[in-house]
Amino acid sequence: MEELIREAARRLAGVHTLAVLTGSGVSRESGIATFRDPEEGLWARYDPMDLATQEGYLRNPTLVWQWYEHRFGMVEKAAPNAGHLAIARLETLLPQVTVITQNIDGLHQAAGSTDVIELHGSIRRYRCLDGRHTGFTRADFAGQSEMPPKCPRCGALLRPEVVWFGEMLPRDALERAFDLAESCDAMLVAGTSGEVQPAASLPFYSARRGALVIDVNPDQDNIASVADIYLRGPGGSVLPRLIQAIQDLRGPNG
Ligand code: BV8
Repeated sequence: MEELIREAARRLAGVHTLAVLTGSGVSRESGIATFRDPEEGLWARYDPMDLATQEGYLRNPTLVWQWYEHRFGMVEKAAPNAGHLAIARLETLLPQVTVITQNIDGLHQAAGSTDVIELHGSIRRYRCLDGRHTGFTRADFAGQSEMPPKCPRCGALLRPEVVWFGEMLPRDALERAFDLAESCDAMLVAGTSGEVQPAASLPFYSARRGALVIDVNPDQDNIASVADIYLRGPGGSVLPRLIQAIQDLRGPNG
């Protein structure tokens, strides 16, 4: 494995534009359950695919709202792990680093990454059901006793400003992500099963153009098949070793 990490570092060290695509696996070591690992306790009996949909929300607003409150609680307690911090450190080693994340937890920004594309939105933002009023924070409904809260502007139900299944991704985020997949010299993929579209197709666009694709995952995923190098292991362990190997190639003056 160390030789593979050194090989990956050698090939990344000369890269100008790096895209880093992440999924829920990179937040696993921050204590946040991944999307497809069966959760412990109460939520184990619900399928996220049923909960992360507008139909699911309309069917049972209180249940879905409580699921997001549960996940918000995990996010509030979570700190960036060594994998997030290593990804943020890449910005000091390579000229252009952009994180494209499927995660809604904001941990890349908390770790210091300065250019983060949130493909699936953020658990910290809320909007009203029909999307007319957006960008609310928890402070905007703090005074409401009834949950789920109502839009302070129009009185419709509020919902997390995340992308549910069957919903379009934010246009600007999607466009930037695909432009980057088409233009980057390399894509480092970490912590995603590669199940969810259209995010999962990004590495395939990069690979098709001959960009370097490196995949980091403790288990087999749908990305390894197009990766030039597959580094098997948890992000919190593999990513710091990869970034240290790049740093070592640069020598003490960086
Ligand atoms: C849309 C936000 C179209 C909410 C999420 C083809 C093209 C387009 C769409 C589709 C298509 N085929 C199917 C679709 C529909 C659907 C889809 O992809 N379904 C899949 C399941 C088959 N896609 C959509 O609905 C998308 N919308 O395309 O709209 C459209 C067109 C016209 C008009 C209207 C609409 C919207 C998709 C977004 C859904 N929202 N999240 C929330 O988070 O609450 S997706 C959800 O899954 C999360 O964002 C999560 O991040 C994401 C992806 O999953 P992963 O991150 O990969 O997580 P997973 O658990 O699967 O894997 C974790 C991995 O980590 C594992 O591999 C594991 O081994 C690894 N791991 C574990 N520990 C570690 C680790 N890795 C590193 N370190 C560790 N320690």
